[in-house]
Amino acid sequence: MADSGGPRLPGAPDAEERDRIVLHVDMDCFYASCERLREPELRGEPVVVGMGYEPGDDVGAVATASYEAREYGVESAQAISTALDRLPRKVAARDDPDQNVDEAGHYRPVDMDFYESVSGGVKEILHECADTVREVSIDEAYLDVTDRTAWEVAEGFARHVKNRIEREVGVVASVGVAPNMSTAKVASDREKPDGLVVVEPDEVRDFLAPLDVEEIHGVGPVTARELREMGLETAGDVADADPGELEAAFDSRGRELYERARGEDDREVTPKGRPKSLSRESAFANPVAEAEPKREQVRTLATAVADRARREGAMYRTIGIKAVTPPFDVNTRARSLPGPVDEPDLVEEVALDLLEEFADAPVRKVGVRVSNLSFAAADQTSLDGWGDDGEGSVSDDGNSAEDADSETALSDDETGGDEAPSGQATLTDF
Ligand code: DCP
Ligand code: MG
Repeated sequence: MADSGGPRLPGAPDAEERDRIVLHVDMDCFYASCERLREPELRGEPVVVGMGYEPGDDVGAVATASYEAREYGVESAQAISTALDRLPRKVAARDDPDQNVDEAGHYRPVDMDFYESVSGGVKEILHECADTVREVSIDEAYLDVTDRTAWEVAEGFARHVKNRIEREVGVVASVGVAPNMSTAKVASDREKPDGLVVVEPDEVRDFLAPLDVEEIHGVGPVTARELREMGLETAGDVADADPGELEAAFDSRGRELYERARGEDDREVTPKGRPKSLSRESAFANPVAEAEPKREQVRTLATAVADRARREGAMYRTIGIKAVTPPFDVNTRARSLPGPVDEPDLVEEVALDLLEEFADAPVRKVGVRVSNLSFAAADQTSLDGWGDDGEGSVSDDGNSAEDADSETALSDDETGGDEAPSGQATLTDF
């Protein structure tokens, strides 16, 4: 919105503040979507993913439920036993003549390693699409894309990000676009699943006003009840309330509630997450069976990736390739070195060597990746320069700085073809 609160100092860069374009990206029923990647027959079906759940058992809690399962009243954090009361297990329903197989769901245990690998693919795209990415969780991030787009075309930009995730990783994201983080977050939630909501600066107040207080960023059921007891039902009511009264009721949080309800949030999107790998890939117009064009492409990609690594100050210990063969099989191969290096020639040499296996195979797409990264001069400042070499060139596979563990990052590559199921599902969406 144009009115972002109190008066501005003369000469203050208000345009800078107003023009920020923030994307909030949150994957739809993320764990369930990951399960659908490797079991496409689960698409369109009620799927429940249970934490502490073992197949056939009724212990544990619901981590997430697909939107189909949510229609039966299954929701995150619910006991699996409750979920089973509402939505019986498909296999059990098949064996029980009293149960309707159509009214049953698929239950799967949590597999964090797999979800992390899918998340890595999504984050890689996000880092390509924005200069500043703040990873918030396995399935959620904020992007500051102010320098990448403009309000007039922000919807198209957001759709591009959304489409890339769906096409390249095979899972669906909901995206909110707004001039600040809290409004973008509310926007991404607004039309889930498969949502895309753009709130332009002068629309923020009108967008938020009709929403239930519980939809204000940071308001949970307890605060919502207290707000309702104060006669405040909507974000608009809170926005028009006396901030002093809110502060009296909620202490310092009262002011924040007031500001969030008005869409006032001047927090900057600060980067969090560091690349786990750097990769670059390119597709052929038609599958190529001859060796030399593939080698040529891999040489170019190897140079680009090694260049990027050097600019990022990243050393790599693993060098890998990807070769997509018809119909849409994603094959990854990687080789680990005894220690981290920064040697462009070696990237090319190893990549070409790994490509040998596919010398005579028809290949649609090739890629080169370095991973198991270490940053000699790793400090916060090096994060600032991320993703500044233009659109869609080299990808940074982000992982939060706290849990950046390049060993685990690499394990996906090192399993080689094991990655294929996710890739397969991804690419069949073309
Ligand atoms: N999660 C969990 N336990 C919870 C909530 C979430 O284990 N109580 C996990 C499973 C989710 C993932 O975190 O898939 C992401 O959380 P979200 O809140 O974004 O939920 P979903 O992505 O599943 O659904 P939505 O479409 O509402 O975003
Ligand atoms: Mg989500």
